[in-house]
Amino acid sequence: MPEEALIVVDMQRDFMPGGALPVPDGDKIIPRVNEYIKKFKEKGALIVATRDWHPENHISFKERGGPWPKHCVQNTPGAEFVVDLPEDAVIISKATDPDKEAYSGFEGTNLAEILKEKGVKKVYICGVATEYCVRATALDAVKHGFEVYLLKDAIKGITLEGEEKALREMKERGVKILESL
Ligand code: VGL
Ligand code: ZN
Repeated sequence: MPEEALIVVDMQRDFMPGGALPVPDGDKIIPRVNEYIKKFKEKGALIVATRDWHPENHISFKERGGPWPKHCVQNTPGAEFVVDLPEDAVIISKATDPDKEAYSGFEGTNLAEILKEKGVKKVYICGVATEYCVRATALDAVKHGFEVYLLKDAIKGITLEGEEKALREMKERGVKILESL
């Protein structure tokens, strides 16, 4: 039973430069994320990848009065992963309900059950965007009772201020920030 899981958050084409909702320099962390996937896989950890997986008419889109341009629409190139995932990675699709936003990989998914079923105690988190889906996923992981580590050299925020605020909040709520691993 793996004691540890690596959760790769939303490393998808639309969140990279040139995509529909780019995280500045989001592509710069791709090599680091790939290294972590390989490293965790080698030590027998469970690899989880969350993806934003919106229907065409999602509530978070500007057309429906939401804050975001249309992004990560199910089965479109923009929703594809940009990192190398092993065949046995657990893929968690979130924010699939047209009328509900979900930044956290735990929200409206069976991620907590999967991790518990597999005996996971510690989760390591990387990906984008720090102040949205990474933050929400990390805080929910704490709430579900996991020991939570953030891989700081493999995350990227939309803004510097947003990222700093999110890091402070995560720290306050018990997330351990690792500069590197
Ligand atoms: C995200 C904004 C909208 C994220 C997803 O993955 O952080 N941000 N949808
Ligand atoms: Zn989204």
